[in-house]
Amino acid sequence: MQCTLSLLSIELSGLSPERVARAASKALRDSSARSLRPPAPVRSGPCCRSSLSAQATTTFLFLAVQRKGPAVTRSFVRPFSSSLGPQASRRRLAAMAPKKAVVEKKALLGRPSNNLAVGVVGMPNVGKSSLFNIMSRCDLGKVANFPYATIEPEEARVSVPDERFDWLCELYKPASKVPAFLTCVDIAGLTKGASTGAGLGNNFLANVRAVDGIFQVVRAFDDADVIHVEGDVDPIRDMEIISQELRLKDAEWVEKKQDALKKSLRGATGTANLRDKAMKEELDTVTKVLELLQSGRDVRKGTWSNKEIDVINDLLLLTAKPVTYLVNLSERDYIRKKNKWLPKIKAWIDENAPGDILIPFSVALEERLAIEFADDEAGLKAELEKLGTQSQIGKIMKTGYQSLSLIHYFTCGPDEVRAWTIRKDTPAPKAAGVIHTDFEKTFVCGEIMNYNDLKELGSESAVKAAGKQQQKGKGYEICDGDICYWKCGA
Ligand SMILES: Nc1nc2c(ncn2[C@@H]2O[C@H](COP(=O)(O)OP(=O)(O)OP(=O)(O)O)[C@@H](O)[C@H]2O)c(=O)[nH]1
Ligand SMILES: [Mg+2]
Repeated sequence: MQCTLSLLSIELSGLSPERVARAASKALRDSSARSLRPPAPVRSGPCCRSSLSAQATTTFLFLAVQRKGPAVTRSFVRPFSSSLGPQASRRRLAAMAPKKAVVEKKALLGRPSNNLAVGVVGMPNVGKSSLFNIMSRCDLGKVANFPYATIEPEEARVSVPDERFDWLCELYKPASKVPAFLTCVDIAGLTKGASTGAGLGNNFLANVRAVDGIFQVVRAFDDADVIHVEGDVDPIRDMEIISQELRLKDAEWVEKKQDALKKSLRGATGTANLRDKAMKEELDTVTKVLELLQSGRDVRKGTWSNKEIDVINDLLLLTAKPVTYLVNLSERDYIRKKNKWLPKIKAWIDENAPGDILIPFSVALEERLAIEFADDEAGLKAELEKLGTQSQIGKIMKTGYQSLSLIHYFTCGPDEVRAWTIRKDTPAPKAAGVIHTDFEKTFVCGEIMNYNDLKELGSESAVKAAGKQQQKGKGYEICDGDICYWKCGA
């Protein structure tokens, strides 16, 4: 049997493999009609270029086997360089299309964990332990009217209020209810010179380093009976002291790191290997961080690339942690929403820590409400109405949780309604892994509905009937308030 091998070169862009195949088959038929004259290249050149750009132009080589005979009994056409099917070819063509500008997702400052903690930080004797006890509804925090009553840190898990969780509990009436939690740590007071060891100095700073976010309690209440270590009440001075001490400690830490990197680079071979290159990049970032700190700015207020954020996250810097300013007012000032320091504090934050959140509250009021209305929801409501005010504890906990970029999804059923804490941008398998690590390893997909859809439609079956419970794969990033059912393999 005589065979003719024809090498057809088709320069094309954007043609589907099926069209290419049709064109090649036609060329083979034409060539057999011309009795073994080698076929002209089928549609070559710009005529075949579709509207796609020249960049996307490629050359496909086709090997056509043509049997000589009355008819072409068989021809097969396939891309020369690949044995993959049309789907792979389509993917390749898509990859050759002009690239869209890829927006890099901003990395988050801080530890990449779901188990994050907020530390209660501030000058001594400003009400930190009192706030800690109110939030955690326990008396672990050592409250006393003298500075440095707290030495060792105390830790408690406080529940984060969420009206969505309450609504879901109403709907499912579960046997067990588990809300979202935030870990809070009561930390010793900080004084001027702490970065060089004054007061509880380094001890205190090590405790701050161990948490992920900061509740900074600022004293703005007057009470001659409560000693202030600096002699008088001046929240601006106190805020300056705290931020300066944290910055000084960071600068000291970063300088050490810079020296170590310089030393290692001096000992480097001189040949630009990958390790040296990475070290050089790290040194550049560390130097940039040091310059920022020396200019009086906090690390969290800098502009960083994702690579720089990776380096910064390894340094566990104090000023990289998110801060929520909690201004402790007297009960009277809080209720009348007036205090001479408040506008100055706001202006200081706008200038020195723009974007950080300020929450005025009153330890004295919160303490009284917690004691007088411990098990009396209705009484508490009536008292707050009478005073024309509200408690800030829920808002404080919610803000601390959000400052750490924490969100939660729900699992719901008659046995349990539960909120599972994850970090923003967590992909579905990792989110499932919060329940059990096996769920991440054997993840198949998630059946996911949106809380708002459930609330609007009233029941799971209605959400399903409306096609609003959707199956999401590994690439899906969980949104705050999603209601998830995981499907995992064996
Ligand atoms: N009048 C008044 N006293 C307060 C207020 N908040 C706290 N105190 C009192 O201040 C004293 C110190 O409170 P703590 O909660 O122990 O303060 P701290 O910041 O934890 O103190 P250290 O652990 O020593 O740094 C206690 O006697 C509190 O009762 C307030 O809003 N008004
Ligand atoms: Mg204390």
